[in-house]
Amino acid sequence: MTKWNSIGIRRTLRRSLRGALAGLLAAAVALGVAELVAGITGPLSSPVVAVGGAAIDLTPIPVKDFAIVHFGSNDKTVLLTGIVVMLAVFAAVVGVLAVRLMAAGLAGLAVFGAVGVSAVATRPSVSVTDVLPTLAGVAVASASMFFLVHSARSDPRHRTATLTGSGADLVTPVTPVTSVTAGMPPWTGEKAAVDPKTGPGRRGFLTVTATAAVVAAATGGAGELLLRRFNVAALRAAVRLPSAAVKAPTVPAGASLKVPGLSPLFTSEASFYRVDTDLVVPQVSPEEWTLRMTGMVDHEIELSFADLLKLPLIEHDMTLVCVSNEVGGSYAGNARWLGASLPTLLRKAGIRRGADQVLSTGTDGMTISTAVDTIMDGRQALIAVGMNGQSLPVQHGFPARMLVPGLYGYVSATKWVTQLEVTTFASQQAYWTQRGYARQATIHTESRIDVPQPLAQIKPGPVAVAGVAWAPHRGISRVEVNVDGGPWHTAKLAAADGTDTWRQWMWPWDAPSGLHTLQVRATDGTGALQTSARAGVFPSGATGWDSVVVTVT
Ligand SMILES: Nc1nc2c(c(=O)[nH]1)N[C@H]1C(S)=C(S)[C@@H](COP(=O)(O)O)O[C@H]1N2
Ligand SMILES: [Mo]
Repeated sequence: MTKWNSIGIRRTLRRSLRGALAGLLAAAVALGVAELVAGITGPLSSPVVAVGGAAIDLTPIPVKDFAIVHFGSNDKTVLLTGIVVMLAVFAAVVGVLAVRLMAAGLAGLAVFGAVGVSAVATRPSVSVTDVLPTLAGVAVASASMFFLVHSARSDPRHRTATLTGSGADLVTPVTPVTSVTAGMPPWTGEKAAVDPKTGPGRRGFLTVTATAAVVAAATGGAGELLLRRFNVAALRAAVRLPSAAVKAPTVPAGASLKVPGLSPLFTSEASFYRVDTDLVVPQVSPEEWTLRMTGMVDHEIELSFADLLKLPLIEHDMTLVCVSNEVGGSYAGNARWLGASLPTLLRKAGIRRGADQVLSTGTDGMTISTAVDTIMDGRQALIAVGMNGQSLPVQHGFPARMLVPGLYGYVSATKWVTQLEVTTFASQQAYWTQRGYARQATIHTESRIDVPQPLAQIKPGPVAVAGVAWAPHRGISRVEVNVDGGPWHTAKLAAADGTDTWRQWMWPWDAPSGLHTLQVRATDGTGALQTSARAGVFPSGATGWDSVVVTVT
């Protein structure tokens, strides 16, 4: 009986392992084929991307904040990895069930397909063809599953077992007696489909799995190649931006302090933060792009990219900040933007009485609401096409994005923007407002210590404590630093490049030995002191004073 058990268990294990492998490969084939078809229908129709996108939209705010804070720009990689791991576990389980009952395997694939199709179908701007990748993937995977499971069921060692196994027919899936003695659930079903003498056996299983792996890799690889033609990098490189009709005022001498480790006045493309809900960066062709102004306007306006470039373009320096930026965080960047005047465009369309909101939409379906009053109050709100002397980088909204100085990105900075609907706050809510974030949010006055870094070990003597402070559209008038809660020392401020940008500051410290806490606070251009009250990023941005602890030895 013991021998019996061990034969049964080993056999069950082997079959389960083969089943798991069969399930994994069927899933790989599904994804490969889906990728291939998505290479024709477009990157957003890929089921993994769609499921990820749906997951982002359904993610509760605390989890989303946790992800942004703890994984930063890697949050999307973490999400995709999570989806693939979950899919793999699901596929393996389905495979294990399928060697017992083929119908279970096919049902598993159907579930997989249903999740994929519903994710794709609920994504913004979908067309009917977008479900094709998922459907094709599931169809081909069903066929693969059939072959994989079929060959996983046959086992060359069954024959040996038959010869030595006390006459018990180990070739049939498992007799109820065996399964009971082996402590395993009774096999639910079908008779052995494979004759041990003619069945594929181990070599057959290897051939079928290898074929499935090749199919998955080849279709996936071909899909990747096809998807490249959706990339707009070449179209972006071909854009010639006209020079500015209104140049930015000359940056004053002394706007940049020379302190190693201090954030530069202008943030390079490589270090400019990126925040959006997109798993794949939207690829928007400037040839197909249009901007439509609709809603409560006297006349609707539609502009092509060429039309936009013919408008007088304004250069403007401004700092963009994300509402998810923690005190001391890095989701803020400063750039020289180039774009058409948004208030001028809205005035051309004619804003009707009673309208108080501009609801802008990106090609990714993101909706962003901005108060009409704020846009029209004289600040330099733009439909921007350039950033730091180049076309907008694709991940920062190419070919065009909205920008309004002084407001957090989620209420002002619509990337890949294609529609401006003039409407009311009462009638329409934007994406983040629906998720509980403040309807309107002015960027809080913030100051950040860039150097020395937290927990730095420094030598006693002169040390440059330095960082940036921002209160976009109000400007910064003063920055102060204290050591260990002592008196506040006024820092040296770099010259201001307007009121919409951050300002560098520096305080020379004669550091004594020991463990010390440095703290910073700013005063904005209106004379208001940055609040010390600690608040989290939800629902309208973090507040509090930044501090770092350093060891001086
Ligand atoms: N289309 C679109 N625009 C968007 C977003 C988005 O998810 N989709 N995110 C907004 C948020 S929350 C911020 S903070 C800024 C970030 O802009 P950046 O990635 O260029 O730094 O873009 C805004 N514009
Ligand atoms: Mo943001």
